Amino acid sequence: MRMAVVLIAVTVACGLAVGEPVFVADFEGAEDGGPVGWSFERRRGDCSGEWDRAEPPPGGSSIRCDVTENAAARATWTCTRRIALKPDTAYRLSFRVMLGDVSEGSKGAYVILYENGEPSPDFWHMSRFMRGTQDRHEREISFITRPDASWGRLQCRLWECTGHAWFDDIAIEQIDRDEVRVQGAGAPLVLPEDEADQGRRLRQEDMLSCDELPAVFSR
Ligand SMILES: [Ca+2]
Repeated sequence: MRMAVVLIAVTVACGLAVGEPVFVADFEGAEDGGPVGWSFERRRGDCSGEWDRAEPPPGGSSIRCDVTENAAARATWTCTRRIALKPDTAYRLSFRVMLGDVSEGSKGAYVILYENGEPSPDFWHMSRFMRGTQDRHEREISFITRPDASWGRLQCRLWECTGHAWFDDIAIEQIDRDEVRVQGAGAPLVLPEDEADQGRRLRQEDMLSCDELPAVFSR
């Protein structure tokens, strides 16, 4: 009996081990005419979102944000499920993205995760704003959760620019703390005026932690 308990404990521990995804989304399954567990929202202006069953070919599916004219629009795909997170724990969020004529707006295409669903800089982790045209490629961010974190809300966005952005193969996995990489730490950054915390100056590591960015996005 004791051995059985030990084996169960080891099995549970292995199930949550470093490198084991705690969340995946491949957008291949249907639910009510859309991708399972995701919903689209026009946060502002004229924009649209599609469950694109032709990208990537052959036979794959992804989600797409479209903004054709209104550069103030905010196209938003939201994961409807709460993603369980552990406090004070290191994670990697990876995803594949394709960009089509994303303009030099005030924002761009990006992925953002809110710890405990709180829309504030102290709780979010986001990729850089992605712009331009680029074929499907992989990006990632890594971060350590807050001491009070228990879940995350995930969104894929095309905000305040025109163009098209496809998102696919999203995964969140626990990693070792020494794998968390920060890029360009130290430079102060001013948020756009209408962001949640107006005028607040952030240090760059609070907001920009995407690794291996193409040169076109590194300015
Ligand atoms: Ca897919």
